[in-house]
Amino acid sequence: MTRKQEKIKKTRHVCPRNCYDTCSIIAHTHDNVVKKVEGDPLQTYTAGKLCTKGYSYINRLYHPDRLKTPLKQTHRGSGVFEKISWDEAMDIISDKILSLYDRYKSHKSLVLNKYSGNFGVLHNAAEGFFNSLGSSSQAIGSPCWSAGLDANVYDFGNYLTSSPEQMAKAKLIILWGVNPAWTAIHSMPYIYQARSQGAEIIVIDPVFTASAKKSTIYFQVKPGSDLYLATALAKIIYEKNLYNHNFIDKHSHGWQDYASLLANYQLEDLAEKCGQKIENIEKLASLMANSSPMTVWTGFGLQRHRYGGQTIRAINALVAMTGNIGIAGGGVQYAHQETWKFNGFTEMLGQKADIRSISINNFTEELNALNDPPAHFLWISCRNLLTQSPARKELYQALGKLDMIVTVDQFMTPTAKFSDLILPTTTQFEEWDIVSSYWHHWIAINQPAITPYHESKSELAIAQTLAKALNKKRPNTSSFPTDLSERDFIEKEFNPDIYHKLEISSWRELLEGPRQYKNPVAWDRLDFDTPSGKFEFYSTEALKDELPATALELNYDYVDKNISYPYWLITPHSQFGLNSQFQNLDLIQKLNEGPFVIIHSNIAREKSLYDSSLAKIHNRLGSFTAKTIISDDIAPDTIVFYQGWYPNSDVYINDLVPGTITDMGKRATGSQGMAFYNTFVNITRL
Ligand SMILES: Nc1nc2c(c(=O)[nH]1)N[C@H]1C(S)=C(S)[C@@H](COP(=O)(O)OP(=O)(O)OC[C@H]3O[C@@H](n4cnc5c(=O)[nH]c(N)nc54)[C@H](O)[C@@H]3O)O[C@H]1N2
Ligand SMILES: Nc1nc2c(c(=O)[nH]1)N[C@H]1C(S)=C(S)[C@@H](COP(=O)(O)OP(=O)(O)OC[C@H]3O[C@@H](n4cnc5c(=O)[nH]c(N)nc54)[C@H](O)[C@@H]3O)O[C@H]1N2
Ligand code: SF4
Ligand SMILES: [Mo]
Repeated sequence: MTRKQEKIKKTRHVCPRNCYDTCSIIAHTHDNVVKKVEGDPLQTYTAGKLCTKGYSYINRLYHPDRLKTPLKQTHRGSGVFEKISWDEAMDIISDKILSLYDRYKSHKSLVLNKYSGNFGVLHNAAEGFFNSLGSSSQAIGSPCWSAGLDANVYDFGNYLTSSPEQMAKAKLIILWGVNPAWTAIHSMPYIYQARSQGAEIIVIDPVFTASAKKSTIYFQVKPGSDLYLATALAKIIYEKNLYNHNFIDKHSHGWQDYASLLANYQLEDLAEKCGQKIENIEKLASLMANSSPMTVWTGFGLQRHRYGGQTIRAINALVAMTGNIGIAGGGVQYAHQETWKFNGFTEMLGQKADIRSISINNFTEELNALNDPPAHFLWISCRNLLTQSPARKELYQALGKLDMIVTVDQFMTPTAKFSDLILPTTTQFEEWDIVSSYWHHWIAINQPAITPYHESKSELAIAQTLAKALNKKRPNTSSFPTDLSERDFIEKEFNPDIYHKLEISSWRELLEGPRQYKNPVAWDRLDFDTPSGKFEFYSTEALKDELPATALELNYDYVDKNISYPYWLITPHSQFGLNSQFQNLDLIQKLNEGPFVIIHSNIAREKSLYDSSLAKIHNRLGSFTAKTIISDDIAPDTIVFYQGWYPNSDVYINDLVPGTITDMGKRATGSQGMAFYNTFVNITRL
């Protein structure tokens, strides 16, 4: 062993991005510099591997564009920033908070917008700081998965997943509106394993995706039409008596109500609406009814439509009626939060805070409507609002009215650039944390490998620094604990239930490797969390929320699709970005070309467009110019643009996305979801 190798320190980390895989990482550090990152082999779901983005972490950590000090913009929109000290930054912010309090006698003119830049438990310090003030306004909900969560709540009473490794045991896997070959790459080996044992792998997607290329059968659907396909499948399975009588009789509620409605639909009509041949739907129905165990992975892409929740319910019904719930290798896989049940200490859940909540998805409108007191101050954390949020131009206008915007980030994003103050924050290589996945069942610890980069501080340290600055000016303004270390916070987040499920007695044992909950099969006891204790084809809870009781109500039209804007614009997640992250790295930009629009050849013919034509894509909200790629891999009348941030261009896809709200989402997340893919455009050759 050389001297240098002797001095290499190995530390445990977790990729805290909003990604299915939540990989465990081992960093190799020498002289306070991270030299190498690799996947942790003890986390057997990812099996010691990362994705391209994960392997680019050193590039991200030491990227010259990383924010190093607090910055103050001379005036908003100028793009001219001056370096300031933390003391100065805290002074400006605390003065503003106190003067607003004096004016309104509450902190409700302060608004927090935080989402998914980092899902670590200690990152809840942002919410914790706001809660510690006793009153505030906060954006709640999620742009990500809300409609699908509620669908699972109505049907099962909760959302659970089997451990994804279980998919290897399936005889049939349906990837429905999900593209794991890009968005959950570590699930692919389990899918390949099932395929090599003879399982059919079916992909249902308007795009012939990288996952579809690995499938055995591909169904190209029209965007937003899956509800018709699921209904057609249910009708066939019911009418041909292919359903599982045992599951339906013993473990389900409302089957008769549900099944009797199927007579209202004509197969020809349903087939036409989803663009499939009846014989193909019949083959699929027969496969579903005769291949047990069957796993259906309902993706987040599937529910980014106006009736996304209802669509997921219709698919859940298929998995239930074929008796695939609660069995190894079977079931519906959507998402879970069973491993997220920490104490909420960092979030200050024990604090009885008076929170005025507004929807994260209807943010612009609800921010504008705030009154008594109106919004004056916005704190943005883990969020790149000005690339990721819909109706971006209206959002700009709303933000422009605020007195002060503070953004906590690691890079000068478009959101940071619009802020008055920017606070630099640490990455997972510079801080302690605990991170769980919404997909697999592992929990892992993150320990610091190096000291914070330049003057950056962790989310937790920022909350503590600001709480101290405020309390110094006016005692007891914030109750956020300022004397506890990051490790104290971790200690206070754990509880006996988590220890029991992880089979450990202290969180420190996670320093020896990540641990997994021992509950591989969801709903294996077939006791559901619904009011009836059964799987509910008919949900009175849905009725209470003014939704149809069953998944069978299909008289939907897409009013935005009209002669002026006849093409669907779908904007799924890109291979080499993670929402707006990584796309600013030179290393990733070499792989992530763009921006470009992929258009179906029928549109190309109609509009005289060729490969690499320059085209204007437009709708009532705005327009942008991009190069075209012509492809028959996507459904007719459809345009695909991979969402994210293209730093070297002025194309912001959410300029054109109206921000239509989904049918469901409020139950699980507090606000309805976001139908990003319910967007219609026209295209003109330039
Ligand atoms: N058109 C369209 N728009 C979409 C979508 C779509 O499909 N189509 N998808 C939507 C979905 S599913 C999601 S989840 C949202 C995601 O939108 P966001 O939640 O905004 O997610 P990100 O772009 O991943 O990250 C936001 C910021 O967090 C910063 N960040 C990273 N780590 C940290 C940290 O430790 N602390 C702090 N303070 N900041 C950090 C990153 O640098 C980045 O600027 O986008 C949505 N927007
Ligand atoms: N590489 C990478 N990984 C990521 C992310 C990323 O940005 N990049 N983002 C992370 C986040 S925040 C999320 S939410 C997940 C998202 O990951 P996924 O759950 O895979 O979701 P999407 O990429 O939004 O869409 C998946 C597929 O749905 C298809 N789709 C769109 N509309 C329809 C429809 O009407 N019917 C059907 N059947 N399919 C449809 C799209 O064409 C796409 O192929 O991935 C996470 N992982
Ligand atoms: S982005 Fe996802 S797959 Fe890549 S390293 Fe992070 S958690 Fe793993
Ligand atoms: Mo997401």
